[in-house]
Amino acid sequence: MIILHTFGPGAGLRDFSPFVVKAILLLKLAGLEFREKTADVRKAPKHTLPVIVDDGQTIPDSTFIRFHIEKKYGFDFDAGLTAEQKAIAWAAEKMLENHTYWAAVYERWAIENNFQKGPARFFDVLPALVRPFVKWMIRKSFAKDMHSAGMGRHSYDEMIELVSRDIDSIASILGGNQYFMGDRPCGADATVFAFMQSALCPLFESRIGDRIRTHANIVAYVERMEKQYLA
Ligand SMILES: N[C@@H](CCC(=O)N[C@@H](CS)C(=O)NCC(=O)O)C(=O)O
Repeated sequence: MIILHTFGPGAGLRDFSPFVVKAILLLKLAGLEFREKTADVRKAPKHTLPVIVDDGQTIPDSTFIRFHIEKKYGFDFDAGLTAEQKAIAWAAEKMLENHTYWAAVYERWAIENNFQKGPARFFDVLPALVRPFVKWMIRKSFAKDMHSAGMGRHSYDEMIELVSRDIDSIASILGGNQYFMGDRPCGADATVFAFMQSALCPLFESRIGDRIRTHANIVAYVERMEKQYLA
């Protein structure tokens, strides 16, 4: 049995992290049985989640989890796609994970109201005395990561101007398709669904979510995918 290490449910989402939701979708798309287990991110091999443990083998990182499923179980996520479609799907996935993601991190960790309703809750398990210091330290480390990634050097308006193009690109590729690249799911559906669903989470103020709501096809896609894979 595959064990998926997660942060656990939060904010009405199956997991607080879109990367964990992506891994859940990958395992479901491949039809594999798995069990979710809340884990301590500090003990993860790359200090990020998700991680899977499959028959004693530990695989960190959602994309390496995908590669593991492809290699060990012979499952081809992108079966039926042309080389060009595979390239578009891969580029869109990595745009969301390495570009859009940082603006989403800003919205959750830097906007005070969102932080208090979301990430701040992670620290409730800590003793009250150390809690403010640890919160300050982790938020500072996220600010540093956002700066290193480049996104954190922009104003919020500029971030939204940039990632609006990401969202519009996702809407254009999806078009009237049932799934991201056509009438059957592919590997990128796991990422597209996870990131769109996360930004649409009604608990948070999100201008990324507002942009997504201007595209009825993405909203309908998220609702369809939720019913099919997470209900
Ligand atoms: N490339 C990794 C990214 C995973 C990732 O960044 N996860 C975040 C949560 S959304 C995390 O674990 N962050 C912990 C930290 O930065 O301390 C993947 O695809 O799994």
